[in-house]
Amino acid sequence: MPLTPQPNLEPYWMPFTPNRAFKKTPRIIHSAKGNYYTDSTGRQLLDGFSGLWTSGLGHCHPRIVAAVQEQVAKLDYSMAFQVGNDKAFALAEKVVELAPEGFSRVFFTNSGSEAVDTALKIALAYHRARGDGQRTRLIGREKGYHGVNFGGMSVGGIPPNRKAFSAALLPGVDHIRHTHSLPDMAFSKGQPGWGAHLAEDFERVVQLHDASNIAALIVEPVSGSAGIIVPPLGYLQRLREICDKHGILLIFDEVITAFGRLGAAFGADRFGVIPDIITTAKGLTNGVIPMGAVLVKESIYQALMSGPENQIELFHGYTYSGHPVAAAAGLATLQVYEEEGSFAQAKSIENKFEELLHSLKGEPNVIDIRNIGLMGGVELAPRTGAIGARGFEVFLKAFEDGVVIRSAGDILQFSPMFNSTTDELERIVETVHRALRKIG
Ligand code: PXG
Repeated sequence: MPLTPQPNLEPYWMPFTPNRAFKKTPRIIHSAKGNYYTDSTGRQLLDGFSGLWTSGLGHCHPRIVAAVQEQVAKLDYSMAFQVGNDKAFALAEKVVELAPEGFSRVFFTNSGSEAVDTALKIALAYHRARGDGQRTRLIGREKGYHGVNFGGMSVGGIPPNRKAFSAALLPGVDHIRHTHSLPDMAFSKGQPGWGAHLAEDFERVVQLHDASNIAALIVEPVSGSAGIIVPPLGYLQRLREICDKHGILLIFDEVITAFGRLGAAFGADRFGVIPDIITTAKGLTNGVIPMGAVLVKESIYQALMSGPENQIELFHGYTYSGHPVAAAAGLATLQVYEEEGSFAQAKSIENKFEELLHSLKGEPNVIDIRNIGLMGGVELAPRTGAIGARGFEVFLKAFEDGVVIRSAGDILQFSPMFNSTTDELERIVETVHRALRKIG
């Protein structure tokens, strides 16, 4: 007996999903609790992807649910411009407390994509406010994912996300090369030892355009969507040095890596490299209410606080920036991270996760395994003439067997909950062992 009657599937145009195929064999989630989903047929599924990198604390965490319920009944919404709400201020203060040293200001958005476009706009406005307005070029990296808005898509480097919109990509954008190389780093555990020299490609791009024209470089500390590409040892440090040498802002897109996924508050902390701007979303509210945040250093904020005091300093913002219900969810989430020691908890299971993930080496078609913190990727050889089919079949088989992972093309992705037990980690990996043997 289904838990709910089958909805009419047609009107909803689903994101990043082959709609026609999905609607023939839908997978509908009915409810969730802790590390498990229940689907519409009443089956329990172990969530090995923490929502979509969002929900490291587990689903429907009682503290966050209570905070949202209380807030929505007390102040559902208030005007975001010229008027503020107490929860947004409190959350900004809490984010700053957690942030690496020097980050003192927070701009709220509703998603990672909006956080990225906000960060790019802040970078341009910063240089202009300092009389350096010719610094307009934005540099991204191949295989980068920075959301789907025009700015983030333009600095992004995943070809299918750009192809159909090519004519409308931002001008003045360039990309440095990605750091992925199977022959040099396959089956690395954690950061590959090979590849720090690839940061010199940034210097090449700087020379080409001249540093005086470049506003910012944006990278994910670990590429997520492209399939868990872990930065080579020393690579991020070198990007930081090149930015410093040329007065270019370094933006870390930490939509995935912030708030515990790497066993630390931020990827910047984990790698010991401090950028100038950090974008976040997902784990900010544990996925409960959509929200993103851009963290900036004091010097960037101050550069923009230069005109007359009664004039708007940054002509940017969203109706829902600092939404009180989202902010309440964020506050509760950050409190739970602190009280439950969630980042240390995530760190404490990463070795077990690494060991189990790498046990997939030797299974049919596995050509690489990559991991850091609680991010894992298993790359499969594509089937001839059917790129992505093998990965998707493994995802489906695992789903049938009661475990949710993600496939992006032929790369299987893993993002377990911070409190996963060894049994749960074993179950996720065992299910994939079986699926790989079955699929062939
Ligand atoms: N930056 C990064 C680094 C992201 O991972 C975004 C920006 C955009 O966030 P919003 O909230 O606008 O979606 C993301 C989103 C995957 C996957 O399969 C990852 C994302 C989205 C969809 C799929 O890894 N991350």
